[in-house]
Amino acid sequence: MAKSALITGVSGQDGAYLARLLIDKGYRVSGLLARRSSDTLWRLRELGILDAVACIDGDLSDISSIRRALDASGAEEVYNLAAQSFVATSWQQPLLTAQITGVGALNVLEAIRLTDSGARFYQASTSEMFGLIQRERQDEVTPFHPRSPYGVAKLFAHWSTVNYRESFGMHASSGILFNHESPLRGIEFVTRKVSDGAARIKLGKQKELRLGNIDAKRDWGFAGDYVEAMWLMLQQDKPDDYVIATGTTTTVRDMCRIAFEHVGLRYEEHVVVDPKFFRPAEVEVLLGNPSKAKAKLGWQPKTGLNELMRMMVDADLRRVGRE
Ligand code: NAP
Ligand code: F7E
Repeated sequence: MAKSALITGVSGQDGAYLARLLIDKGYRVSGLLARRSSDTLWRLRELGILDAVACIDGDLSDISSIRRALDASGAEEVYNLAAQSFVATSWQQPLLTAQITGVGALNVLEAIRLTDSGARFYQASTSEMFGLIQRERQDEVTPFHPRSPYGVAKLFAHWSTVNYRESFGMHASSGILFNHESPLRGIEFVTRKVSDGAARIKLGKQKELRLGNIDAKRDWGFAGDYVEAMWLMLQQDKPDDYVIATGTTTTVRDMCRIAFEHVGLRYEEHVVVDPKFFRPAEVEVLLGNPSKAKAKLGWQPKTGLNELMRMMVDADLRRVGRE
């Protein structure tokens, strides 16, 4: 019998890559899909898997819809990827972020407990929980200090996951994933904003690219590599928490350099720093230590930042060229 999985956030970047990975492994994949007026299925379409995912109407704020999705999918593995995931927006909509990104995860945990299905649970935790970093390299025992309503909400979801594991013996694992990107990344996130901007400037559709704090440093990996770690966590005998990262950190400035050089341009001539994009509290630097994931899951990243940015710029050159 094929295994069955339910992915919340299936229309997002990670949801699409994870759905493809599970389909390739022979799973029956269902996705909880929040109703929107615009098309949110473009990523599944782009990966050619739209028809292979059973989409079930539901919202993380509505526990009855999650219960129905658990029943309808018969899921043995539940990946909770849905969230209001854009950090900058979390200052504009802190309560919504708390409801969806924080309490929404608890709704999924509680729905699994109430249905008594024994499904394994994955929570999409984040390096944003480290925020104001307490150690130069962050791992599973580094203390947290979130810097945004998003980080605070994710911390609630993270500890709820640990708590359900300890209280009810649930197979609930938390992946503390550092930034991961791809051609399917939302346009509001900085790597995609840069790959799209470099492509538009190269093709003469735009002159400048306005960014915020280009001295911020991130540990950037490829989403396609990171979804494998999610799956591996749920295949372990025991649930646990794992940092997933590359172990290398780069400034936004140097990431711009890579993207613009790929199309023969100098970022210094096009990038304009605009205070409009600065955040009320910044996470200046993140650098993960994925040693535990390597030792216990046998996971390591395959794609470096140079390759990743070239892949993203090439995809945006094709998209912008088609417009
Ligand atoms: P994403 O592209 O923003 O996807 C978020 C998904 O959540 C979308 O499918 C969205 O649906 C869905 N969603 C939002 N509100 C919902 C609601 N009320 N009910 C049901 N679904 C809802 O995010 P991502 O980059 O794939 O990240 C996946 C998860 O990992 C998120 O939880 C994110 O916070 C976390 N994370 C991401 C990173 C990263 O670097 N990418 C790192 C660490 C953790 P619509 O498309 O309809 O809006
Ligand atoms: O910002 C700086 C910005 O929005 C990265 C989410 O997936 O990863 C993501 O959160 C850095 C920040 O990602 C612009 O200030 C400069 O320092 O791409 P981002 P994020 O905030 O790190 C974590 C791990 C998650 O969990 C989140 O869900 O880049 N930056 N100029 C800018 N950022 C944006 N978006 N736009 C700019 O113009």
